[in-house]
Amino acid sequence: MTKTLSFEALSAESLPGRLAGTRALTERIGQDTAAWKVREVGDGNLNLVFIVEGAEGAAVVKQALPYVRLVGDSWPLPLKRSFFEYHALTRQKARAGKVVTGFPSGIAGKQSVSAGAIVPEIYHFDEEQALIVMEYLSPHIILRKALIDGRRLPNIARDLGLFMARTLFRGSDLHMKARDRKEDLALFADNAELCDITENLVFTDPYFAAPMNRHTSPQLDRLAAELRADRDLKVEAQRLKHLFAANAETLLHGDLHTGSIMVTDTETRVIDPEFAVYGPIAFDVGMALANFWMSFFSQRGHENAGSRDTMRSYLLGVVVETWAVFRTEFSHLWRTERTGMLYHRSLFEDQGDIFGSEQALDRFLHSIWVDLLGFAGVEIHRRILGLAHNADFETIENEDLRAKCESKALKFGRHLAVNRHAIHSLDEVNALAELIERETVS
Ligand code: SR1
Ligand code: MG
Repeated sequence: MTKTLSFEALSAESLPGRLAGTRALTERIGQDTAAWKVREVGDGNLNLVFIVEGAEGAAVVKQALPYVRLVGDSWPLPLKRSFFEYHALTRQKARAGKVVTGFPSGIAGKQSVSAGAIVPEIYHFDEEQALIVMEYLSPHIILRKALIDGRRLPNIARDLGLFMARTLFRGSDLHMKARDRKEDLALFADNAELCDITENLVFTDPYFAAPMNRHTSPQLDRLAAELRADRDLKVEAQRLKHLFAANAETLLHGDLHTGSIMVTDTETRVIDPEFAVYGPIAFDVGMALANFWMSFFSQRGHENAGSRDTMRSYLLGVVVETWAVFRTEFSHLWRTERTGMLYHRSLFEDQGDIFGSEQALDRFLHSIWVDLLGFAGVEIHRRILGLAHNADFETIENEDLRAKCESKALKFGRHLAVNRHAIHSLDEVNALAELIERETVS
């Protein structure tokens, strides 16, 4: 019997020797490890990511570290997050990859059956070494980078709207057998440390002077202090935190920002679900839309090579289309795949009461709408006032210009979080975004 090593972090140098016997890898890239070229490319906050190229192909090896890479070993983090990432990927593959029959017209009548974002293919998982060997996505790039570069991807709204509707609907009690969902809920409940990061970093730390927070200073000092003294905002952030923690509605991706999406002009892939946990449907949707709005507010800082007016309109269009596709697909799934214990057909369709199930669907979607606005608001705040910032703003070198972009986003985020119950449409939200964006900030 071969004895497995206890956990040891890989390096570009040690990887060929360590993974030479991993058939799932050698089958794809070739057995001759001398020919392997290994690069560590991880630019996220937590893990090691290697691209391994061999004579016959390439693959990605992602390995968790026993601490938060962004901070260092003073912040330990369990390796088991890799286990949750692996299990989330397998569920997302099954849920997002399955195309709805009788696809609703109106989303994109001419689309191919494979429309919708999918996850990378998994070749191998080693729990003890906390590593996942997976498909090397090429020529895909991180969506956030594409948006910073001013690239307009034609399919992301449709693909992301479909991905979210399918994974979030099919992971809930609207679709799953009650026992299966409860067992899965228990499995992912152990992803508590990653969940704790989200609970603190998104909902609490931005609203007080938490030790690891940072912001563009001194330019944003006053606004940061105002937001931290804003009672309505703090109460709303805590209501949202309560919702996130208590409403275990579906299996979330848990970190669905534009850095977790890889794109080409025609393809969209969703990666990195290590924050997967059961939570409210609106959380993933709100986080995704927040990142498009942040990209919108950051564009002014990237105008050195010319105006980004068209890019700004594109981004607001992406928000509208993503939500429209999500709603349409979610509604279609509600009508065709509502096989779980919630809103059971015996109460509605089986009695010929179509209107009852449509009424319930309207209310369900309305509550996602109200909550997604709140989650989007706090996500915007935490990326500007908290520990984990995003490149959309961080790559604006001129700090005065960066702070102007950030302060507009912060005001917009505050409006979403506090007034979410009184906001009726995305047209209204986007009009406000445009108004704030055009304001002159002293
Ligand atoms: C300490 S981890 C900080 C952030 O990085 C991840 O991508 C998540 O967004 C997390 O909140
Ligand atoms: Mg990540």
